[in-house]
Amino acid sequence: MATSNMMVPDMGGAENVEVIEICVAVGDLVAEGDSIVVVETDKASMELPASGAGVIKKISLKEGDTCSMGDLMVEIESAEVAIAAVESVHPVKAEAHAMAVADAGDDSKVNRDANSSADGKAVEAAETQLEQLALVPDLGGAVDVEVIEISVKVGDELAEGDSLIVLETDKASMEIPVDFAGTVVKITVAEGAKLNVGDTIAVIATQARLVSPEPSTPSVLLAAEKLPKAEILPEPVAGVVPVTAAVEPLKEAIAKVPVVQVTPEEAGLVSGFAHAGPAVRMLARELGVDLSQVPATGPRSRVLKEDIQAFVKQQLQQPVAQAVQGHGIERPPAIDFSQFGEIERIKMSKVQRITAQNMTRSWLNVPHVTQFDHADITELEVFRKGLKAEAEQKGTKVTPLPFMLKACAMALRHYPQFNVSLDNDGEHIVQKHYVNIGIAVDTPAGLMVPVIRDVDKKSIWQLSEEVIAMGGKAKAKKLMPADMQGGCFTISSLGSIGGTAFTPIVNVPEVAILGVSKADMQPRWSGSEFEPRLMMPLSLSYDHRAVNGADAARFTQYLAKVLGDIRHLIM
Ligand code: CAO
Repeated sequence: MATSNMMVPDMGGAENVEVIEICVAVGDLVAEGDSIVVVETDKASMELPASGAGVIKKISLKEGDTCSMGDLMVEIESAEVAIAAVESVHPVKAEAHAMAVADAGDDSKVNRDANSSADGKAVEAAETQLEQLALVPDLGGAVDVEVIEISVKVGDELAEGDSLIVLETDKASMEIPVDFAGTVVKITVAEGAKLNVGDTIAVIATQARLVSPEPSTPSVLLAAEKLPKAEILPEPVAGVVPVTAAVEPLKEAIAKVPVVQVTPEEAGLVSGFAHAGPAVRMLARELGVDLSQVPATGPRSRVLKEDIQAFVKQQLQQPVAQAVQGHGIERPPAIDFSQFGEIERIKMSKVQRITAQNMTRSWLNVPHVTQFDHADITELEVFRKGLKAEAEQKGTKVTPLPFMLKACAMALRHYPQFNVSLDNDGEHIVQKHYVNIGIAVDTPAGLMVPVIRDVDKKSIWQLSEEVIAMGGKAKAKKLMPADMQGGCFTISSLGSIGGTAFTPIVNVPEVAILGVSKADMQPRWSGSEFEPRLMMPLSLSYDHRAVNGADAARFTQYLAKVLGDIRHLIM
C-alpha cells in the first residue's frame, strides 16, 4: 500500500496558473487519466489528469491557488484497497472505478496474488448491505422542480414503488417512488429544494448476497473478469446499477483501511460536481451555465458540448417567469383584513400559483368570446345507461365525458381552425394534424389538465379507461409532466357538480376550450308539443384572433348534432 505523490505536469510552459476547480475529494478512487484539478491560464482552462490509479489520501491544492510544473497536487494510495473501501459505502462509484482501473489495463494496480489466495473456493452465501442512491427520474424535461413534501424518514423500511418525496412542477405535483426496496439511511434533500433529473434524493441500504461464482456469471459484471474470483452479487433490483463488489481476499485489507465516507456529492453523482473538458467548461462559462445543472451524456458522466447546447435550449423554452400582477394595470390597494376580524394567511401551492399565472396570462393576452349552446343527450343517456352492465363486466364506468371527447375530436377534424396555435411571431398559425384533448381535473392540490392522446383514433371504452386513469393519477399526484403536454383543445366538465353555463378561460397556447355543465331535463317544442328532453349546456370559449364567431356557432351546433344522435360518431 505505497503512497505516492502526483505532481503538476508540464502545462505547456505556463507557470503560476490558477486552480479553478478541484475535481476529486479525499477518499475518491481515480483511474489513470481522471481529472484531478482544472487550471486556467489567460488563454484556456485545462484539466490536469491522474498519472496512475489509486485512492486520494491528501489534496495539496485548493481553488484559487496558483501552481507550476512539479508542484504537489495529491497524495495517492494503491487502487485495489480503494475499490473495496469505496464499495463499502458507495457501490456504484466503486464499480465505475473498478471498471476504469480494469479498462486502463494496468494489471499491476490489482493485487492478483491476493486474489489467488482465495484459491477459487466457493464463498458461503451470506447477507451484507449495500447502499444505493435513489435518484430523481426523468421529469419529462422539467428542471428545478420544487420538493414540497418529504414522505419518508431515516430508518423507514421501503418497498419498491413507495413514495419518497412529492415534487411540484408548474403543472402538477407528483410523487417520486423508490425503484427498489431497502431502508432509508440518509435523506439528501429538504422541502423547498429544487431538483433535476439525476439528483440524489436519498441513500437506501439494500440487501446483497455473498455468493460463490457461478459458471454463468451475469455479463453485467463488467469488471469481474479482471477482478478476483469471489464476488458480491447484489440481489437483482429493477432500476439499480448492478455492482461488482469488493472481493473476499481484499476484505482483510478493507478492514485495515479506515473507510472513507464518500458523500453523494463527493462521489460526483449529484449536482454540484461535473466532469467536463476545458473546451466544455469554457463554453459553459461563456454562456453562464452552471455545469453541475447540466445532465451529462458523455462517457463516465462527462458533460459534452451538446449537453450544454441542449440544456440552454431547454432553458430558453421554459415559460418566462412573469409577474402575475401589473401588465400596466394598477394593482388593487393592499388591505389589512385583520382590522375586520380574524384572518389566516395560507400559502398557495405551486400548482395554484402557476394556474393563477397561466389564467392571468391567457385572460390578458387572448381576446375571449364564449359561445353557448345545448346538446340534446336524451338518446345518448339511454344508450350510455344501457352500457352499465357491460362496463361493470369490463371493470370500468362510462360517463358522458368520453362521448364529449369523441364528439370534440370529430369537430376538431371538421373545423381544423380550432386545432391550431398562434405563432409568437404574430404572422403564422401552427396547424396541428393530431388530436390530443386535455381534461380539466379538480384535485386538492389545484387544477390539473392531463392530456388524452389521439382521441380521434380511440373507442369510447378506451377513452373511458383513460379518463378514469388520468383523473386518478391527477388526484393521487402521480401525473408526470409528459402526461400534461401536447394538448390541442381542453374540456372542462362541471357536469357532475351543477350549473347552467360558465365562461372557461382558454388554455393557451390552445385556441378553444369547451365547458360542459350539468344536463337537465327541459321542455322542448317538437313542432306539435312540448317534450321532456335531457339538455346538456355547452360553453365554448375561444381566442377570437384564431376563430371567428360564425365558426364557433358552427362548432357547437356540430357538437349538438353529434351528441344528439351518436350514430354520427361512427360516420
Ligand atoms: N351532466 C349530468 N351528469 C353528468 C355530466 C353532465 N354533463 N357529466 C358527468 N355527469 C355524471 C356522471 O355520469 C356521473 O354520474 P353516474 O355515476 O350516475 O353516471 C357523475 O356525474 C360523476 O362523474 P365523474 O365526475 O366521476 O366523471 P366525469 O367523467 O364526468 O369527470 C373528471 C371526470 C376527472 C373530469 C372529474 O372527476 C373532474 O375532476 N371534474 C372537475 C373538472 C373541473 O374542475 N373543471 C373546472 C375547470 S375550470 O376551473
